[in-house]
Amino acid sequence: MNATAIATVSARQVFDSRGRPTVEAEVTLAGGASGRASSPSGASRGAAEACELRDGYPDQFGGLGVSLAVAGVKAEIRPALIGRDGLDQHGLDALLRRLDGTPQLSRLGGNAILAVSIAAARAGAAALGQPLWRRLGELSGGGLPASMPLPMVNILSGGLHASRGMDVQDFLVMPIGAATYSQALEWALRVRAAATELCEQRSITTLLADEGGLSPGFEDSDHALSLMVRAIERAGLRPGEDAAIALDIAASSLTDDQGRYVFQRAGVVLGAAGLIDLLEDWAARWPIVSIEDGLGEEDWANWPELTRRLGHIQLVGDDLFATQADRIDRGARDGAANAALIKINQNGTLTGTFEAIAAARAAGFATVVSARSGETEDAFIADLAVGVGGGQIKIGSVRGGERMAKYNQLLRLEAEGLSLAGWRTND
Ligand code: 2PG
Ligand code: MG
Repeated sequence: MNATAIATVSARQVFDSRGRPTVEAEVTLAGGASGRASSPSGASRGAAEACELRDGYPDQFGGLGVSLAVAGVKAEIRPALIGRDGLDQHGLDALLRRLDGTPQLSRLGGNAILAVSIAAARAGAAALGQPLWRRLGELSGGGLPASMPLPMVNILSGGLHASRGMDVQDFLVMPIGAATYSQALEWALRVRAAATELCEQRSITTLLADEGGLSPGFEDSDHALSLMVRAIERAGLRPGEDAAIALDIAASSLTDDQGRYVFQRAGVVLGAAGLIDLLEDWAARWPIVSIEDGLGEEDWANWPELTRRLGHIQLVGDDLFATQADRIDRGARDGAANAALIKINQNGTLTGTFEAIAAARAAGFATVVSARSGETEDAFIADLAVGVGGGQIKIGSVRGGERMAKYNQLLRLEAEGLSLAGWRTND
């Protein structure tokens, strides 16, 4: 067997940051190089994203076990991959998709397929003696030089990440004035600490949300926005200049069965026009530079109007695009959004993720490489964001080993002499 041929593929059930089962896979090449990877898992999932295969046995992990996904790797993926060239990432990913045979990878599971796809990329990089980020840049064929991404860091959480304690899912800080990645990280850490102090000072009880952000349970989103500005100031930074606010409305998870947007905590129900007015008002009154999923994933009819009204700031499609090139192409045609969130497990393979990035670039959209609310210690997305020159990265808050693993990996990569991508210059 050739040294880069796949010798074996193994898989096991491990646990993510919410204590839920997920798939870890390992790919070993004949020459001894190997790679390991595990799949993340979202809570606010888009309908168009790759499926997770879960056992559904109610007596085991509430039905969330992944023993069937692991069994599929052993029984079907391993025999199909053994002997294939471990360096042929695109060929391997195409084979994985064909083997599954369903559009959303529901048969073998996107959670199983992604772990194998990423493990193979790591094994390939190891066989070539290449740093992972460099290998990913080459494989992506994206044409942008490697760079450090600007982090967008969760400070306050609501929605499905915090038992719906606040209506809006993510209030994030973007250290837009930082000169380097490490400075951006330090500023975000300061803002996160300042937000904790402000809550303590005002005796506001906070919960720690799934991504390590604080959930102070405000009914009124303006209170959360005000706290963000005060935390930025308390950190010694100028709001809107050094550090600005980004929001993830996660509007799909606010949608009722009539397509209206329910702000339960605020006690208001809005149509798309009302929600666009609200976001426009927030963007005028607060230093907001980016809004994600400002409308629902199937609200294609109203996304162009949102984009016309607020296109001077970044409008990110997450559930809207679900890291699928065809949905991003549609966004470009319709004038829906101007940036795409890139989540590896929404797509299901590395090659498909590269295709989504390429579609975003062709549309002139910015990209934000993103973690999920359920993560493992796997820091793959740090190398991905750097290697493809992703521009921005969203990992959650600066808390928890599963988040810090990525922030810390980025510090290691920064030491290779890579510089920070300019804010909104990657399109
Ligand atoms: C999002 C992500 C990460 P989840 O909506 O952008 O914050 O959440 O992984 O739950 O989809
Ligand atoms: Mg989102």
